[in-house]
Amino acid sequence: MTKTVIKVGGMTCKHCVKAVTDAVGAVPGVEKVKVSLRANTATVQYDADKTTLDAIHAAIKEEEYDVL
Ligand SMILES: [Cu+2]
Repeated sequence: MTKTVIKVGGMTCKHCVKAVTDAVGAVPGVEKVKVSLRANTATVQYDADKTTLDAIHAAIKEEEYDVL
């Protein structure tokens, strides 16, 4: 299992946290995601055999948030 902390830009409220959490959580291979509004981060645990960091970044960008 790979764990990474992604800096996310553009989150302003709980709705944003939920949008990012749901988007990242829906990526096949992602096991766990914890989004912090205060730190502007998404801490993601994923199976590197099933997904890539690029795919996770893409899911965040699809929701119109920035990967910093
Ligand atoms: Cu929001």
